Amino acid sequence: MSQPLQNDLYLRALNREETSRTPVWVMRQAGRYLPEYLKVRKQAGDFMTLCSTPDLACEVTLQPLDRFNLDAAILFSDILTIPDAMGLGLHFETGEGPKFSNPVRTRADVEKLPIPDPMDSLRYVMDAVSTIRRELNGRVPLIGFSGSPWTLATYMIEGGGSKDFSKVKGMLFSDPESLHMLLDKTAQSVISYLNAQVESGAQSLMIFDTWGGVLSPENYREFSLRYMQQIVDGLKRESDGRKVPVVLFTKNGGQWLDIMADTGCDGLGVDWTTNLADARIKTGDRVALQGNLDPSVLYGSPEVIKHHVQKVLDSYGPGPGHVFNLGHGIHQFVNPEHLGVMVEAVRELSTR
Ligand code: 1CP
Repeated sequence: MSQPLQNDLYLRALNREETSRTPVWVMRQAGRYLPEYLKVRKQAGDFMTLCSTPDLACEVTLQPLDRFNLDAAILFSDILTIPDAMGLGLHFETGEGPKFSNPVRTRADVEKLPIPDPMDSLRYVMDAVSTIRRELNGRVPLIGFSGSPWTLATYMIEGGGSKDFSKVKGMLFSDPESLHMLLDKTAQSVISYLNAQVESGAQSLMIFDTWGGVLSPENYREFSLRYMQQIVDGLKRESDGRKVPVVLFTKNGGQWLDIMADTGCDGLGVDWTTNLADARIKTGDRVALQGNLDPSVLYGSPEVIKHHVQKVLDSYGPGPGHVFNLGHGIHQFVNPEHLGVMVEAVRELSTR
């Protein structure tokens, strides 16, 4: 039997229900800006060992909650677990980002990719989810997540991070059928992965489309949004008698918030390049909005941080449906105390 939630502000805000204040959590809230994270990471030896050891993944998930008054926990893992389970050989080179030993380059590479069974090759993620859910003991809801098919495909084809996306865009314009086959297989993998996370205890889901914003409007619809739609349609939307809200986040996707809302998701992540008042108009208040403080504001003084928190709250304005967050992940070199200032400012300034 799972514990009843002591703090369900996050789930209520995503359902656009009235809340006593605006809930807050932060993308990458567990990570390198926290000295206690760096310690556990060192103990684990490498990042994938940290992700695949449920007790350690649980420990780092809870670290930011022990320090700050956050209203949600996010599973400590990575979006690249799915391509790794498809056989691409994920590794992290020191000082560099993720790399794949076996990137996808040809039609034959796409055809041989398996759709991973989440209870088999991704079992370690499900074990982390159930461990975290047990240790949270009802404190706050647990967010599960995955990358969008387009964003995962960029890493799978480029073989790691990229600046110009030449290989994935090369495939888009020279062999779109193979890219569609890859995106469809990835979408099917994401659906079973996220549904397994819900069965293991995730209470809300977020899909990170970090690289959708590098596409033209036409290509965004065809190569990114279409596959996020497939995912929204395939997800379990209820668990334990409660709705499991789904949030889509396309970085730099402000111009597409209306068509993203059309997917039937519950919330949209918004980065700082879009004003929340404009985002509400564009989506017709059909979905909740999550965001959107510029992460660099945390380099400012406590006064500057409070001022910008107020501006974000004011830009959303009155009415339910706002989850406070940064517009993208917290930077590595931010002073953790500044995040504390931000969280306390949101609690204080949004109390109704
Ligand atoms: O300790 C380290 O050196 C690893 C740094 C790190 C961390 C802390 C990576 C490698 N991944 C993570 C955790 C992570 N990644 C979480 C944990 C939960 C949280 O606290 O938020 C989440 C949700 C992600 C998701 C993720 N990974 C995204 C989507 C969100 C985003 O930030 O845009 C992406 C694009 C990745 C890929 C990835 N993994 C790691 C790095 C450094 C990158 C970016 C690579 C690049 O494109 O440059």
